[in-house]
Amino acid sequence: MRTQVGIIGAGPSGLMLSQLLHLKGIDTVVLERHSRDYVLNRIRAGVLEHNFAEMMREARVGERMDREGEIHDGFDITYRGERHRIDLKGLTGHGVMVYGQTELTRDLYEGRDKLGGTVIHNAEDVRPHDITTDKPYLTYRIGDERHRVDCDFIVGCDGFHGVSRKSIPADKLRDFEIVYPIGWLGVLSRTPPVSHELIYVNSDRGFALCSMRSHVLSRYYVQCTSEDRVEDWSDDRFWAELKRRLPADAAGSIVTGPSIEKSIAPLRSFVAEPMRYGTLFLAGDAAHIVPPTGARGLNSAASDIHYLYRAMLDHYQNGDDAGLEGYSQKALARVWKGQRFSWWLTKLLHRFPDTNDFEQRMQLVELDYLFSSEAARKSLAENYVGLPF
Ligand code: RFL
Ligand code: PHB
Repeated sequence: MRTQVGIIGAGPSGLMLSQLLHLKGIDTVVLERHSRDYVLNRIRAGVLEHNFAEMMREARVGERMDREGEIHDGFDITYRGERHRIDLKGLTGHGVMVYGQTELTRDLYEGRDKLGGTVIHNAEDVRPHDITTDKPYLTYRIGDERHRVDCDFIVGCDGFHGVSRKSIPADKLRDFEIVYPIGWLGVLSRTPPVSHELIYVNSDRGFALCSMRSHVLSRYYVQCTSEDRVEDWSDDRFWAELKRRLPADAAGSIVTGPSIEKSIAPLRSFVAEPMRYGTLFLAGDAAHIVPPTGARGLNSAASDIHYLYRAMLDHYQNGDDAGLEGYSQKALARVWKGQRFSWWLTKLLHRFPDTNDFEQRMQLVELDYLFSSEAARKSLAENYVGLPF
């Protein structure tokens, strides 16, 4: 098989890139390790910055998001037991779109189906070859049959555990990483959200987050230890712990119910540089990971796709390779800003096992400062709604 752009991974990054390129007549093949059902059943992000929502529309898959997604003009941060609001709209002129990654992935799949895009599922042992030449190719296996896809470029959109980053020689790649000694235990429940906006909670017992997917579907998180297992957390234990961390009004009014999904996400900050090696480009979680606190992960993936898509258009339509040459530097400049924000907000809102009393006071005084200074809130808000591409 031959294509112009071979894409590894059918997460939001891979599907979005293939959809945008297809709309401009550029051929792609997407190779995905898992089944379509598996991909569609992963519960992940919930908050999209306005740039991402705009990209969904540009990709002609934004209709349902505009109908069913909810624009939030602000959110609350709770500390010392009190709720304080960050007025995103008032501070930046923008809100954020609350629309689940699961829904967005479904919309992207439908977009790919409508245009007749090629997404190959259950592709085992996907491997990039000859990436230092201008004739790279991919191989993969389905059952016992091996296949080959020749292409002009390979894009690794295969997430943190994917194969593409590992295909770059170790001495050509520099990793930057923090592994936090905590995790997020998340529960999805068919219950009305406790509040119409998100609540980020800093409490003596650790962080918590009240989020949602719709008026009848809530997503809650509590900070747990790195050693915790999902089996350690019955629904009753989860709800009791969440209530202990919430301010009294929210704890009193929250509606609880059986969990539909329950999982633990580890917290990690990670960047691999550069994001290009020869004819292999990395995008999204394949190149960088953030802790979910600032809702940056999917949004950082979107800016990579924005730069790469435009660079590829310049290559194919105008014979101009400046965008491809500059991709890594340009993408990383924005990625690092997302890293800074996620790292800062994570430090601000969680309890870490090795924090001393001085650092604990610093956290509280930083929160006091935030809610006494419009300049400080504006800085938080402009990062949360998304810095310009
Ligand atoms: P994905 O979504 O991980 O997709 C990668 C795809 O590649 C496939 N794959 C392979 N395919 C072929 N061969 C291989 N060898 C392969 N290895 C892997 C995988 O099966 C998969 O289908 O990466 P992508 O597309 O870059 O998208 C990134 C986002 O998924 C991620 O950044 C966000 O989910 C992060 N995130 C959030 N981001 C936000 O912007 N806002 C949020 O509110 C937000 N909340 C979250 C989050 C992530 C979370 N978890 C579970 C880590 C909340 C949580 C709890
Ligand atoms: C979510 O709804 O899953 C969510 C929302 C905001 C975050 C992280 C996750 O910062």
